[in-house]
Amino acid sequence: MTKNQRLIKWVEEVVAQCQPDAIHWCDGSSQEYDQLCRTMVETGTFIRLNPQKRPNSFYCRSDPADVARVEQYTFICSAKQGDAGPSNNWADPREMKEKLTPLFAGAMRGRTLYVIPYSMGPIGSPIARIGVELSDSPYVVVNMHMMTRVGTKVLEALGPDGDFVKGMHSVGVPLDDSAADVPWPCNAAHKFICHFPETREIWSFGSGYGGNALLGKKCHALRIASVQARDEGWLAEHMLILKLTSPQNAVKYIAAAFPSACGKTNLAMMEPALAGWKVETIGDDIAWMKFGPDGRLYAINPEAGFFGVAPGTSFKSNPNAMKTITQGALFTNCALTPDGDIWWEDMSSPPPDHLTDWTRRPWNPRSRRKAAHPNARFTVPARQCPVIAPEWEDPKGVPISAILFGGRRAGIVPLVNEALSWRHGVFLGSTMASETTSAATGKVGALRRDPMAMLPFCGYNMGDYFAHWIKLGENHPEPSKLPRIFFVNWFRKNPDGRFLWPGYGENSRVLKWIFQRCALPVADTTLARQTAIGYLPTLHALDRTDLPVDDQLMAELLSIDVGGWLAEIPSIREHYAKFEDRLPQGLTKELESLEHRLKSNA
Ligand code: O2Y
Ligand code: MN
Repeated sequence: MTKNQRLIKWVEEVVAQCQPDAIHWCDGSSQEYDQLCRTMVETGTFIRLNPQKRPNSFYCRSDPADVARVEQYTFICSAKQGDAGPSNNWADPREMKEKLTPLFAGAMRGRTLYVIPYSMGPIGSPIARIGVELSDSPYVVVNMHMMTRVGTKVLEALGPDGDFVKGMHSVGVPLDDSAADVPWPCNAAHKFICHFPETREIWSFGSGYGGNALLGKKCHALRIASVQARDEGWLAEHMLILKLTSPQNAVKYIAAAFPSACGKTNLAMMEPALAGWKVETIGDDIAWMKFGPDGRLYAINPEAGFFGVAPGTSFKSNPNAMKTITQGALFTNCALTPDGDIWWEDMSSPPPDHLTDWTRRPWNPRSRRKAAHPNARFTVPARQCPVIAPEWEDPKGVPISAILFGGRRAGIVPLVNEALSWRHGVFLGSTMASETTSAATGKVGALRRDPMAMLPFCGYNMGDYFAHWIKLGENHPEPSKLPRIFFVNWFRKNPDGRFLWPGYGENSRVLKWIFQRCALPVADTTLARQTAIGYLPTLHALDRTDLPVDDQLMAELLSIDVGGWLAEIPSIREHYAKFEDRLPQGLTKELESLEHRLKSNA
């Protein structure tokens, strides 16, 4: 299927090492997809959902020991430890390969090795990149079919000399003659998700789940691509991209970074509460952004599908996601209804009387456990989304007017705030934090810093990453063409613990303000006032038509808690100290200036 000698030789080497029984070069066709799904139904990995309820859809349960990304087993194997930085697990590349080579030896015996050529981004786009994943998991192939562009057309674009990211993946369970296969093979005792940034390689062993195994997503499109982006002067970011259209039909594109599970998919597919405004989706998780010849920052969504968190998704929280998954979708670790459909927590109320839960046990509303795993997922092609923007696959990307950072903060951080400058915006992104919501991740309410939502996904030292961001702005010949940077917080609470802001479609009111600000010079005071922390909306600047938010509440949402901000400075200093001499001076200066501004305002 290819004349690319580098690819052919590498496949031969991996075949010799992993010893699969068969090799299948994926062509990306619908026949291939259907055949793999049929086979997985026969082997018990998939259940076909009731075609009357959920046509062309499948249900899958993983091993309970393989349910999420495993950050503790995820490594950046750069030649120098300092290049991985304090936020990554590091291993010496030679030592890691010596450790993994015996694990991969014979690991695919009894299985088929699938060669999955994929494109991150529309094939042929100057921003897109090619990868090839070699995997022994048909579940991975089916997911990659939806999440990326796969097959013959990718090999054609690769050509005989094209370069690609090499991803080797095994579930780590060879099938010897005696042993029968299981529906979800994985190797719970040996999981390694390893990235070799200098050689643009990924070696993933032991897990078949999500970001550990669908190598195009977090491993390639974020960890490896962030390194390529640093080297080549662009940005690979953990951001949704949305298209916002005003009642006058003016369009602006917005990219936004929030930590995992902070509602990115919901915002990307939002139904605005404000009459006449329209939100359409370009992407819900990853943005690759490059400056165009006109000096503007152009973004593509490198993915072709959504791998969305199922629990909490409902017609209230995200009607467009619910419409996207009415057919042609795959559901992993959800619960199964007696009539062959799926269910998860908060999908509907009251819950069904009887279910089979994700652990295959009978469940009813009195059961004291969740019916779906909290990280249960739907996989679905993006083209099925009713609000996908027609230009979502435009090879040149869409010009970004605004970049949003955000977190889940009960106090201090106002509803929306515009950065004073590009460098101040980088400061805001670099100090991003969320309060933990679950006892499993630490103390409830504890502050977890997640700069630019990239903490688990930056493939190099985050100090250098901040410097890269600053440099892109400072080197720009026409700073007025840079996207404007904002910080949003939908999650501010009153002292009784109640959310102050209604959220969901009402967030369109904040988007409208951002849209209007982008059309005005930064220092304009029509809609904003300059404060110690940035440009905040004036009391009446946010459109509150038909919204029961009075002036007092609005003022609270936009208030600046000077004491709270000052108390936060030592925690930012502590956060920055981790990056030692790799922290750009510009950020230290921004922190000092913030402290100075707060003290002179107090
Ligand atoms: O647990 C996993 O493997 C999925 S993680 C994920 C999936 C889709 C989008 N974002 C994320 C994330 O962790 O940010
Ligand atoms: Mn994500």
